[in-house]
Amino acid sequence: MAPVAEKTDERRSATVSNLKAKLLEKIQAHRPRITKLVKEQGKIVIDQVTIDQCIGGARDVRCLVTDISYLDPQEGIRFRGKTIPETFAALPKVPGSEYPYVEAHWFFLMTGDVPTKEEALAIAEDFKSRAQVPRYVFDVLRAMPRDTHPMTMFSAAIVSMQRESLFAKRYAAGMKKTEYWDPMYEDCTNIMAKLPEIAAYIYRMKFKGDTPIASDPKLDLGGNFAHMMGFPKPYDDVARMYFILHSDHESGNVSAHATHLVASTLSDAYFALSAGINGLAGPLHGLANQEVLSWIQDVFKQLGGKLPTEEELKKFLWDTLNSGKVIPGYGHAVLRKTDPRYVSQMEFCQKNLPDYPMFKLVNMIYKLAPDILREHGKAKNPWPNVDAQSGVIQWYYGLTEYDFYTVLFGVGRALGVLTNITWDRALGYALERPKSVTTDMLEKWAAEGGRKVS
Ligand code: NMX
Ligand code: MLT
Repeated sequence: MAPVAEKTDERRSATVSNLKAKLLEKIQAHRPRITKLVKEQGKIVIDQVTIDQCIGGARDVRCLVTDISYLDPQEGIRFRGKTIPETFAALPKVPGSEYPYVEAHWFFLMTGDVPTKEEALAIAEDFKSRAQVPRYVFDVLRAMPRDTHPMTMFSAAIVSMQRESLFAKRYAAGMKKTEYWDPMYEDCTNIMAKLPEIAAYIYRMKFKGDTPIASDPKLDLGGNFAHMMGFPKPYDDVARMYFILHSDHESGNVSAHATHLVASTLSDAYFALSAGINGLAGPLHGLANQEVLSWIQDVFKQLGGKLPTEEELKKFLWDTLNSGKVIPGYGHAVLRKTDPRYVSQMEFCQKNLPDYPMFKLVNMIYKLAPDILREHGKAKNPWPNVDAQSGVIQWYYGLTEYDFYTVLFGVGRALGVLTNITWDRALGYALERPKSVTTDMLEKWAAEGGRKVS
């Protein structure tokens, strides 16, 4: 695990404030665009809403704005305009590692600029100076029954720190709307810096006989996380890859949307992120990666630990569907092709664990499941999403307690959603409050051939 270079305090604060200065510059350049859109072009129509969208989870309704990432249904995610391979190639790498500093990705998501190595190191130092988790958080975690789900613990730990919110204090004291982004940025950075230790503590307390490992301040975020989890190299790179891949998926997904929604009330980042994490804990969202692993284990169990034949696997897939369950890790609300996050992890597996039976099984599923889902005829997207591949890598490197997988997703997702809410406050995005209608109204408008919009 690579050490983060030493820096003097003076140098560090100069470079860290460089991120905030850059952010302010970007915010000031962006604000007039939003003002113009609302004031001069606000009534221009960009979408329409149909009854099935109204009942069907607002699917595809264009009514959210974010510049942190964009999800094209065919191509998949771009972070700040860059594809996943472009992002990995552009960001500065940790010495001796194949993946970039997670801290560099934070800078990139926040500003849209690729940081220099110096800037990435400064963020790593800044995170370390904010990383100490208040003692009471561990007390909260320890007070919970040990069989509590790790996501419940993770969410509770985050919201328990709400008393630390600088945004809440500054808001209570009175501050200008144009200043909101500053304490929001501070809260978000303070939270992000602490999440790896909180997650690792939950893991070691719950699954490793209550043996937490102290943080190592010489290490970068990914390296330190691997160290606190108790996993040797190359798990540090697995952590970096995993956190960056899961960071953002535009803003309509449930974790991002829930975080944004709660923050739109001017709730602080602690309340908002905890809400987003609660959304991530659903089996149709982040919990799917845990479901994939338990489902794969069932395949092995039913077949006495050996790889299935294609016929056996087809039967298992059909049995899953016929029992009324979904095939976990397949399908997507927006994507209509194989998720590039799946591809990125598949390439990692091909390089690092090509002969691992579980990886072979995942590849067999990839070969068979899309056709079966097409034949089943329900899922709009028969291709795998990020969750279909991620648990296998964790399992290979020794993290077999799959109840914990969604916490890993949560640490990664925090990078994106916290960046989003910083920008929400910077651009003065409004309280989110869509209008609801009744079933009677829908039936009336349906009979009339549509609602008359004046
Ligand atoms: N297996 C079986 N049926 C499926 C699947 C699947 N993998 N995906 C969608 N369907 C069904 C879905 O349940 C729905 O059935 P019904 O009409 O009976 O309600 C029908 O196909 C139409 O659903 P879609 O419009 O294709 O999907 P939607 O946008 O509603 O939901 C997911 C998207 C991701 C929730 C859905 O594909 C799913 O349940 N996938 C399995 C769970 C999963 O992998 N979730 C992780 C998503 C990614 N993440 O990390 O958050
Ligand atoms: C995500 O990463 O949030 C998932 O793929 C779900 C989504 O985008 O809706």
